[in-house]
Amino acid sequence: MDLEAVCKRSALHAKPQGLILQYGTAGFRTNAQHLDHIMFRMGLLAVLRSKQTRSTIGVMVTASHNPEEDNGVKLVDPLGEMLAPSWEEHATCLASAEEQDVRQVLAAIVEKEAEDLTQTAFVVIARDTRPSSEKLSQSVIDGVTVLGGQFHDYGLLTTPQLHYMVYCRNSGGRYGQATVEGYCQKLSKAFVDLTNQVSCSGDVKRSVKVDCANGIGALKLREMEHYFSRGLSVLLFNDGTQGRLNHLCGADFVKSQQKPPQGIEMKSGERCCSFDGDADRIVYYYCDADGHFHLIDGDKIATLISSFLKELLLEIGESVNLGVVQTAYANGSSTRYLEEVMKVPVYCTKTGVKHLHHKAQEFDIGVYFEANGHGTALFSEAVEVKIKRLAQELDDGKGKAARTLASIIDLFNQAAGDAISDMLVIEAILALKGLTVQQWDAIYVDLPNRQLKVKVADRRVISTTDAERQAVTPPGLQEAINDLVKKYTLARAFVRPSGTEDIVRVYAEANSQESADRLAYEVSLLVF
Ligand code: NG1
Ligand code: ZN
Repeated sequence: MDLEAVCKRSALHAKPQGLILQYGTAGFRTNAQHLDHIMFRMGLLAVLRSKQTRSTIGVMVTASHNPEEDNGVKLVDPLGEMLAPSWEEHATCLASAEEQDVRQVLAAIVEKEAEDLTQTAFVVIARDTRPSSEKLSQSVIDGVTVLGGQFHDYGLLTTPQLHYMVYCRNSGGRYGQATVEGYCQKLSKAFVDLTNQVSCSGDVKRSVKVDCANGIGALKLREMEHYFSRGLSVLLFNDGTQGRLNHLCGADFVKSQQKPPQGIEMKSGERCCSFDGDADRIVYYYCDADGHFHLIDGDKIATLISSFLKELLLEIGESVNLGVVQTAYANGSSTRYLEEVMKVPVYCTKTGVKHLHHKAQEFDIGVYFEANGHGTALFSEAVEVKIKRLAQELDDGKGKAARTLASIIDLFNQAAGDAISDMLVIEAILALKGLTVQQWDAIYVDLPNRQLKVKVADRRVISTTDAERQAVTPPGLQEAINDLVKKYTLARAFVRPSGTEDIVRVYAEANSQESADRLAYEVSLLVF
């Protein structure tokens, strides 16, 4: 490792003195102007991680649903997963080092991780459509090459597409071909196989309206739609030709504001969905005949998917361990429905998809979704092999169910939550089951809820346990929350420090919107 050359090049990507950024729940994120040094250094770190794991590592330049002037970066581990926690610490140390300390921090990482520097390194890079992304991804490449790493720049990809590429490259082709065409073909073939089962009934062609948040999702859906257009037509809105990224549109806006995005025309009963800026989240919605807006969030998506999978497993006659993973933000009605009506085990993890993903890996089939629409389903290798074998061997009703399940397995992006893949899964399930969006929505009724952000002097004074549902510090806070909750019916409330913003989040739900609003407000006064 030529540290001299690294330091010289690092000076061209100098860190603003005193700027300290943390590798948070979704990597580094802030105003794009402050990120050049971070990008260069994450290029360096990706090379070290690649040498250590002897695998391809991914670097994604995006700030997801943040405003257009922000940007961010995160590393993707060998199986397409989020970076391991010990390396998040290395990332924070390296990003925070003043210019003269970079050499020392790199050497410390090499020593701590017992790196064999003679190993080759390979890094794949992609970016979203932000104006700042192209230049910032060049800085990543600069970091990769100065440490002698090889790289492939995919250019514009959705975040989950990059996760998919990393997974493909490290699974020796077992998972799929690591190209955009490979991705499109794998998903489309599975989707067309599924929808071919229904289209023979002479139905009019299905269509869905998609709000692309003025982001990368529009480009990638356009690139892909001709592969599956026989089964589904997608009508794109907020495709980036006019509006600003994530501005008054996109999954995060729709979920948090509980209203339709700007720039989409909705007729009563029409199925609509919104992606976020890097197309790893999706929520559905529709307007009823009275013009009322109905949101179908990640919890209802998880319920639709897990009930469909459970039905298929019953038909096939296989007893398989299926579990659903949620966070504390999951609507209480969804948890109750899954546990009591569907008899599916439900687990709660801390916020952040890496926690849900790891928990879901413990099951033969693990379905995980955050309420905000980020999620997917994971299938153990044993289950996948077995189902695909049964799909070939059996030719009765069981065989048909096995073939449906085999296609569904291929349709999921098992590396990461993926708005395009999830949309195709949902569209296929609705078509196969003949469900309208209203029927899907009616599976259960969401408990009214309210989320608030509270600005405090130091959000770290709040620490939590029990998957963030109970506050441990400051002393007395949890007891005070419990006392408030007791005053309401079907109520629940919790507080936690955000991992992505300098705020504390308050969540409350209760049997009426007024009660949920009041409870959230009362809890926020305890935090303030
Ligand atoms: P924080 O800021 O830690 O609440 C938010 C979302 C997470 C996750 C991350 C990463 C909520 C309540 N929180 O985390 O679910 O998506 O951003 O993007 O939606
Ligand atoms: Zn995102």
